Amino acid sequence: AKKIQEVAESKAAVPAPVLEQMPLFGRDCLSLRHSVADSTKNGIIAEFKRASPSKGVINDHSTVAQVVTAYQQAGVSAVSVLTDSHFFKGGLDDLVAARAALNIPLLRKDFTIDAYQITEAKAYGADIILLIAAILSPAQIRQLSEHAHALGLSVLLEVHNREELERSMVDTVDAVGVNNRNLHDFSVSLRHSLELVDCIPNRFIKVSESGISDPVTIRQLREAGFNAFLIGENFMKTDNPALAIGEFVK
Ligand code: IGP
Repeated sequence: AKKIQEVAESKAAVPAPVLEQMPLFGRDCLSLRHSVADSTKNGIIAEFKRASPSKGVINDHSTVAQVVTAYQQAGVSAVSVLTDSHFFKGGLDDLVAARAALNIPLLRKDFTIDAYQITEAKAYGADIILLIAAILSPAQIRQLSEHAHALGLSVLLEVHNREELERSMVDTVDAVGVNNRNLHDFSVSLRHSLELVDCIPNRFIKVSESGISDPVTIRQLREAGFNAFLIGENFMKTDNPALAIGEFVK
């Protein structure tokens, strides 16, 4: 009986971190808008992604610090880090490791459904959060984006089709991303980006997401009106993502 008491007390002695008191919470966020407008950068938002529901394990040998350092050296505009553990084998420790290695904007890539996750993103070093239209009501998108802005974070709103775009676009987001991957059947088509780009007002940063695997596609998307390009798997699936991005931007 005494032992179990001791064990219980040892748990109670470790309080949950108060997000607002964590060291990174007080930092000034880097602006996605400024970084995308910086013509010395290439518009790529490069993602650190160990695994995905569609591909299983993509890369379990590369470290966050190595990969994101190479991304930054290759001139990317921002870095994305998956923090979902169940489907993507990521975590908040990956976000912190990326933050320590970077001086460009950092996206916490997760399924945000609650304001707490946004406060958490700030406390663990993110500059940008993701809101996915498919899982949020317009009212939630407005509330969550206002909360993010109050903390200085930029907001990327992700849509997949015209209906989501028309229903979800609010002026409290900074960027609109068109996900080329269908989250129901995981099929990928650039057509989604090309068909929706003209429906996104120019005051938003326009991001094409997923399934981008060559520089020619980036040129095509840029000509269509996109400012930024979210790419993960193409780099992560190689033996050496650091080399892969170097080759890609060469
Ligand atoms: C990157 P890809 O095909 O280059 O690895 O895609 C990114 O677009 C993708 O990881 C993504 C994603 C998401 C992951 C886009 N939207 C939402 C999880 C949740």
